[in-house]
Amino acid sequence: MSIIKMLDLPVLGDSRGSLIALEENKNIPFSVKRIYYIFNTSLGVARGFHAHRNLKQLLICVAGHCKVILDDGEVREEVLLDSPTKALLVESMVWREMHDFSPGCVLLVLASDYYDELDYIRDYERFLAQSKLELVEYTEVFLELSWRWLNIPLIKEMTMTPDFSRAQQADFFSRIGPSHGNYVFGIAQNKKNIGACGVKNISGGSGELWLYIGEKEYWGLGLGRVIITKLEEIARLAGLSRLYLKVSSKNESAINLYLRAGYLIKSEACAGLINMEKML
Ligand code: T46
Repeated sequence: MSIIKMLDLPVLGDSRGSLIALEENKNIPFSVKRIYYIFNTSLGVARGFHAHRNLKQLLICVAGHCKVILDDGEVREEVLLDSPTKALLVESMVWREMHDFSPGCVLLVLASDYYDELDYIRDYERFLAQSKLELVEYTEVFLELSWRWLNIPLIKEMTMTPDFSRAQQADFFSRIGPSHGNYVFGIAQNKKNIGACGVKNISGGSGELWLYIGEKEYWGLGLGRVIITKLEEIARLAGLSRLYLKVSSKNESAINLYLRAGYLIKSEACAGLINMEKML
């Protein structure tokens, strides 16, 4: 399936010339929080070379022309933007590059959110790793793997997992699902099972977020942010308005991850735990 999504913008023309109106949630398929334009680009310069975690954008070449390459980690495609009547919709988690700007090219961009450098993924290898991450059904395969993962001393300490038995694991497995007030998923990266995550203790519009990556070689690739974004989407769809979590005060990288993802510290460390929350 092509990742190039072009929108034809209706032209309101008369004998005096042409006019195009852009209206959010009408011919623009999202709410527009920011508009910027790229112009005076030096000859031979290419721009972009990043993806956005959440941002959606619409690119319109209102003067001149340029080429845009889009890449979703599976497919890489190129499109020529050469008309003010055509808009290119660029979804989140799509790598983009802009090349071959003509002299006088003006590239207008409508964006679904304010500028936030933390939303950018500027490293292609990290983008690829993140684009191949999926939340999958938590099967017995994950139950077995989590026995190993959660008994690795460092992971056990960081996730504050108490000693547990096979019987307790089986009990946990029998109580998975919204009817038990939780969502539980396996985490797979490029089809390899690497961790588990979910939202538990769902009640009164709130739920407790949890996640861990059990395969250490997958740490440091920015996968935590992607997992959080996916869980937040699931929580929103389930009608939750607040997610909260507990994190070990020793787990600095997890605390920073949650801060970057917009979670606020609700109470400072007490018994080695920090409570954080985010309104969705
Ligand atoms: C995108 C493509 C199509 C801001 O301060 N505010 C802004 O709203 C923007 C867009 C950028 N900046 C700063 C950040 C950099 O210091 O302006 C500088 C240039 O931005 P950047 O290098 O990201 O520009 P491009 O042309 O590579 O990418 C831009 C957008 O940033 C990006 O979201 O999708 O255009």
